[in-house]
Amino acid sequence: MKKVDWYQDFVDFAYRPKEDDVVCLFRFEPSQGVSNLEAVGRIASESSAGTWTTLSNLPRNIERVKARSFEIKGRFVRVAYPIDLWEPGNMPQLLSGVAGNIFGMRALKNLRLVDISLPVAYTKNFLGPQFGIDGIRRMLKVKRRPVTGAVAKPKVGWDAEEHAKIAYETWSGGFDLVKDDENLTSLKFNKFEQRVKLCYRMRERAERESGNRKSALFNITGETNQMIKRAKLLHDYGFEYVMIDVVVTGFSSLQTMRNVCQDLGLAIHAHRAMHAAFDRNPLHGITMLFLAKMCRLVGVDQLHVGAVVGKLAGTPKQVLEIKNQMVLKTIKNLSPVHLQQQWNSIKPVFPVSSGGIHPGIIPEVLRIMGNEIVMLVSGGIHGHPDGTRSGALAAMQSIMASMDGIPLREYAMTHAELRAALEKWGRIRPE
Ligand code: CAP
Ligand code: MG
Repeated sequence: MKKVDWYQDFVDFAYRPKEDDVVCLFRFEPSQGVSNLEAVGRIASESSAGTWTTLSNLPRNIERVKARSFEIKGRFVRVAYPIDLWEPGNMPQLLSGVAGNIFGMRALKNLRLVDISLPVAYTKNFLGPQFGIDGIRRMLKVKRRPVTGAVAKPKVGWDAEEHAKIAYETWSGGFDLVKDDENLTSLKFNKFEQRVKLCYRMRERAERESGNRKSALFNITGETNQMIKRAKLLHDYGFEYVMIDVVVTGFSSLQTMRNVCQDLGLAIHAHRAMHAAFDRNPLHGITMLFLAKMCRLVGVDQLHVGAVVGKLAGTPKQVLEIKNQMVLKTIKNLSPVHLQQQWNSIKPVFPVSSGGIHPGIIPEVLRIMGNEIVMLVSGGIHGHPDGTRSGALAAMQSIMASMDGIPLREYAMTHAELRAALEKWGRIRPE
């Protein structure tokens, strides 16, 4: 039969990636009857310059824009993409290629985008985080311990006044941050502007009474122009952050908001609702690691990475990999399932652990994650038998005990709030 496709022209095992190539690591499973070679040829072709059939004419540039699958190890393939394939500073365009059509190809039973290695020639066109870990710590005046925050629970239902009272109780119990939940934006019974105004007053009070810095992560998520308006409002009230649910908004508006936040001097707290729709199946989709790297590049200051022992999926290995990728300057090419990364001047992102954390498991979260995290404890403070403020105190006590290496039971003997929390929850791992 006459050859109709040129997929295998996109496989070259002799190829060595150039310093400014973008390299992707995929896990692939060919469909029945498809060879490895045919499968990896399609991955490189469809994500760069190829199509299903040979063509009668090709551009002069074809060799300069062709991706090449250059190494197969077991189910993993590495693909090198010439830098000229990518528009500088255009994150959606990168995704349309490396995370685009290839996921739907019939010839592939499963395909997972595991990791990406971005050359400095590519990263230099993105801002990265404005504040990073050091900047956030300076802003909040929190030196060594984890930064603490809580979401008002239930997720939605409180009116703005009730919400502000919960914020006040949270801050008064010693927490640094209060956070809106992912599905709380501006609702009929709790309008954004009203919530910000009332929390502003409560924050003044909590700061005056405690002598400590207090801040808030208001969820500005929505249509981009609406987000800009909300960010300006937060700036006018003297708040330090915006919270954006970055998967649902998409990278285009995140990039816009990163620019807006530069002008307003606001930090970005990135929530990641919906990520599990494409990162949970280990055989198909996109890893959270990949998504997290894109977030660091665009420039969020804080990103949810998982809590390991909390209610949401994620193994310690996966979560620590993401955490390292957020905080380190250089990631070495250590294993067959990792790519190297040089972040250069792109600042670190503060990793956020959240989801089902309570005082009884805080020591374990800190043992695994370390102190360089933002820890959100929500149900785990508002469910305290004596209320939110006691819950926040209990969580802070648990952090102090962990940092001083004192067993919780012992610390609880002299700390009533922690004692009550342990009586209710013990060490349960929520599911
Ligand atoms: C946690 C949470 C957060 C998730 C986000 C929730 O509440 O507010 O949205 O933790 O997940 O709605 O479940 P609790 P992740 O503290 O009461 O569990 O950090 O994994 O993105
Ligand atoms: Mg939530």
